This record gives sequence, structure tokens and C-alpha cells, in this order.
Amino acid sequence: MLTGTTSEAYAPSTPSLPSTPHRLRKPVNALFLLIVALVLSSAASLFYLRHGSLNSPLPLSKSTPTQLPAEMRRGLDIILNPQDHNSRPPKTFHHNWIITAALRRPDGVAKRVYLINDQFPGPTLEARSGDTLIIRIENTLEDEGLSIHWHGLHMRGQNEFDGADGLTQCPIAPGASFTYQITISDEQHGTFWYHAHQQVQRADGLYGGLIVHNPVSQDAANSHRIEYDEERLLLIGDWYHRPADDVLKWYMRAGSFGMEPVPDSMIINGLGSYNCSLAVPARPVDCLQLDEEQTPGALIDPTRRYRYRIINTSSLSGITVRIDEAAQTAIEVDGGHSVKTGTARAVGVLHPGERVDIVVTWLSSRNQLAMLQVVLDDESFRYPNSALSKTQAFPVTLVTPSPPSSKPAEPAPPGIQASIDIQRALPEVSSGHQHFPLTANKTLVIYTTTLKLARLSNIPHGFMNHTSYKPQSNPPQPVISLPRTAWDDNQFIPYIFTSAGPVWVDIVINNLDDGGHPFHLHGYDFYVLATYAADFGWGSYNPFSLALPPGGKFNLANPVKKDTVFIPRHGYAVLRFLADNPGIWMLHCHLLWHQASGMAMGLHIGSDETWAFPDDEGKGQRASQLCRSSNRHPSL
Ligand SMILES: [Cu+2]
Repeated sequence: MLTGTTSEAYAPSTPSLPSTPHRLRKPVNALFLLIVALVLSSAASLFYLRHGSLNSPLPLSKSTPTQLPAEMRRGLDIILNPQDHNSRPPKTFHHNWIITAALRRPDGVAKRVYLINDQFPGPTLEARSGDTLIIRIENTLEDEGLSIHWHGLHMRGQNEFDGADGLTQCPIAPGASFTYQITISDEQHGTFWYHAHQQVQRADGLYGGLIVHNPVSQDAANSHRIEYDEERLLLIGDWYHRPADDVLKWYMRAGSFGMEPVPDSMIINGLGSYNCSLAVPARPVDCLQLDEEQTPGALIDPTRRYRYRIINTSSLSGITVRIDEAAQTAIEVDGGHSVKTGTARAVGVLHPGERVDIVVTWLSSRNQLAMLQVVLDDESFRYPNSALSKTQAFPVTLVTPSPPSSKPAEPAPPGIQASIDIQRALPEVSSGHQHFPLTANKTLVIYTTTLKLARLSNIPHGFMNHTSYKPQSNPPQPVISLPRTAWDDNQFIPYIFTSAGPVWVDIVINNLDDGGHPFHLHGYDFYVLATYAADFGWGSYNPFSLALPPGGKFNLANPVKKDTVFIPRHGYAVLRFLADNPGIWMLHCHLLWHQASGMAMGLHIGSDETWAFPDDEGKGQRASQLCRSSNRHPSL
């Protein structure tokens, strides 16, 4: 059976339909009610709208509105509420999260997923720059520890709440609780997300959106060229029907030959639509065939412009998002970094961990239905999985309010492109050498690859230089609670000394593999000075040799700023950042199977090489307290 619970996370509890095209306008409920009336009374209406959210009668509906059965509420919309955050002073939010797991059918196939307060995906956190989030997490799982990372937030002065299992904390043990304290810096706003950072729980749904709205006072400096009326969130990712533990076990054996497990399905905001007939006999699934009307979809007013904040929550797959009946313009990448792109019908490829914010304008069309297409990038798929449809379409129902108040949908703008290559997006204004020196003070060179070594029984392991990461286990305490000399052999954490003035760091990450790796650095944003993919050879760059970079000169004029960067196969990326946030910060591939098999390391940034954190206000002790009762995953 389908459960109604899954719809809770995306049911529009406080929908807002501003009256004029400006993103800061207050809600106008009348318009919304009108739309609701039309939708519920229309035979073509396929979607959910929670009756409970309506506070007044539906004046224009002649027929009695019928509440769709819970299992048919398949709405994709997570409606964001910037108006509740961007013009108030900073404040502190308290959340209490209970973590459980239960069987759900996100795409029709039964699977055990993690729930936060009974929701999958977890609750969407909305805040503004300068807010403090105090989140108490109670782990009621039977036999698994867990930790949560706040992807993209700098966590300045809050290293111990970064959530990186093994580096900054032990897992929260079953039955235990832990309170994360997160003060969002005044400089940060944009699209973030939170997700499990212990083993592979992220692939079983332990994640959610975290949106930091830009305060109005900063708008003059950060205003977007393109206005919009409403904001929506799209958590889009691949989906495995097997438990992630089993998927990882399948990968981490000699017989996988290092071929990453190809997903079975895809979901948006926790919902998908799987064609049961595709399931392969070798891997039976408990599949409930959803009919066409149960395909999850969105509901929009085509006279309005929408800002979609898109997060790739995949374990493996890059995604391209395409809407033929709309014009998309990308305005920001990752945590609020402005980019300038043309207008196109599609945007991609967005890799796991990356975010892009797009503004969508609906083009004039007689259709009442648009299709949101998601294409999974098959670069990482090394074998065919006939169970998977790589391209899937989700209906977007266009509901125009009453004709007198509506303006016609816009005609297609001239010069609309087929696709925006988001990997090549650059900021509009020069962002580079005004902000950093022409050369860095310190340069790190990293080589990363997946190896199947005889000494590791030919099981694929990710390596960063010569180290394959595992959470610190001897002694079993997070490294921030231990002096450097006590760290075990699975830790590769170069030291960056910072007390002699500003230290700009270049990291050259060479990718020796024949597939790309999206790398994420905790605690920082970085400028992407170069990325390169070789047509032949290794495509590596060693800045300590006399040879010029194979990819040519760095972009010092207007490099894009990011926290997650895709490093092409047989190529490299050069990243530059100011090492001004002391702590131990993880740097890892965001492909979950690579991360879990060791493609991770840390950066130790500070002014004390011995790593003085254990004595720093007891933070190290606090970080290690969890370890006493911690029950790390048995596969480690
Ligand atoms: Cu990778």
C-alpha cells in the first residue's frame, strides 16, 4: 500500500502567491484559493492539495471539492517562504528531530527509508543569514549510529558540529541524542542541504533541504537580474531499491571489478514512479504499479516566474533538468554564488552534492501540461541496468488564475538555447584577483584514484595520494579530539599553518580515473581556477614541475566560487581558498560509493601543529563523548 505520510513533507502548508512579479510580495490567498478551486473541480486535475490548509470556503467552485485519497497526493512542490525570513532580524530556531526508519514506497517499490519526524525527505529548514539553528537529534534506530552534515555551511568556530563521522564526531549511538549548534555566518546565503555523513545512510533517504534566504538589506549588493514570484525546492536524485548497505557490499568486493552500482530509479522530493515491468528477475522487488494519475507532479501558475532551487541528492548520477515549455536561466550555484548564463530549455549536468538555482519562465502554449524531464547522466554507468529508465518525465500542470487577472504566458525569448552547461557557468562580475593574490601561499597536490589492490583482496578502494580513508578507529575517537600523533594510518590530513598572516591555498586535485569525481570541501567555498579533461594520457598537473598546466592558464579574472566541484576523468581541478576557518575539514568525493570506499581526506587548518583542539573549551571532549556509547556500523 501507499502511505499518506510521505506527502507530509511537500504538502503546501502556507502557499504563497504574490500579487505582482516580485519575490518579496506577501501572499495573496484569494488567488491561491482560486487556483485550488479550479484544480479540484477540474477533471484534469491530478494532484494533491491538502484540504486542511484551506482556511475559507472555495467561492468559485460549483462542485463540491473532493479530497483526493491520500495515496494520490503525489505533489512534488516544496514551497519555500522567503517572505518569512528575509526581512526579519536574525533569530534562533530550536528543532527536535526523531530519527526512525520504516517501509515506504517512494516510487511504488517498497524500501526501508530513514525518516526525520516521520518525514522523508526530512523537514525543509529555512533560515536567513546570521540565524542560529539548534537541532537536537534523537537516534531511535535499532542498531545504527548516525551523524548529520550541513552541506555548504562554513561552520565557522563550530568544527565539532560539522557531522563528519570519524573526523569531527563519533556517530550518535542508537538510543542516544546529540545537539548540533549551527550559527549561519552573515556572509552565507543560498541553497544548502543536510545529509547523513556516516556510512551510506544518505542513499536510504537521510537528507533534506536547508535554505538560507538572503536578507533584504543585502539585496542591493546581491540582487538578481531576473526577478521571480515564487520559490520552490527540488531534491532530485537517483534511487536504489536495495538497502544502501547491500549496494555498498555489492560494490566493495572483487567481483564488482570497481564498476559502480547503477541505480534503479530516480526520485524528486522523495517521490518517483517506477515501471514495475522493468524489474529484473534476478533482483525481485515488492512493486506497486502506480497509474498515470499517480505519477508525481507539480502545479504552477504559468503567469508567474519560479525560482527552483535544485539539489542533486544522488549517490552516483549527474542530472540534467529539462522543461521544453519553459525558459530556464541559472542564477546561482552551490551556496548562493551568482552566475550568469543564457536562457535555455535544460540545465545540467549537475553532479551529486552540487546545487543550481534557476528561474523558470513558462512559455506561451496551449498545453495545460508541461513535462519536467530529468535525465540521469550515464557517464558513471559502466554496465547496463535494464531496470532503470534514465530519462523520466514528471507532469507540471499549468493552472491559470481567473482570466481577468492573468497576463498571458510569455513568448519564447529569442536566442533560447537547448541547454545550459552549468559546469562552465561563470560569475557575471569579475570575482577573481581583486580578492586574492596572483599566486597562492601554499599549494597541495592530490592524486585520487580507485584501486583494486591484491593486498586489499582486489576490493575497490578509493585513494587520496597513498591513503584510503576510514573513520579513525585506533583509538576510536574523532580526530579533532586527538593530537596528530594519535591519528591512525587511515587519516591523510595535511596541516596548513595559518598564524603568519593570510594564507591562500591552492589544491590541485588530479583524477587518474576514467570517470569523474565531484569533490566537496567542508568548511569552505573555493574559487575554481581550472578544470581539465585530457583527450589522451593521464591529464595530470604537477605544479612543482616546470611543465605548464595541460589545461592552460588559470582563470584568475572571474572564477566561479563553489563548495563542490566536478573533476573530470583523466584531468584535474585547481581550487583556491583563504584558509581562515580553523578546524579539521573533510575533502571527499561526493559519489557515495567512492566516499564510503575511502575517497576522502581532511585538511587541518590552524596555528598549532599539535592540534590543540582537545584543550579548546572542552570541544574535543564533547566530540568524543558520543564515542563511549557509539555503535559504528558493523561493516567498518
Ligand atoms: Cu568519486
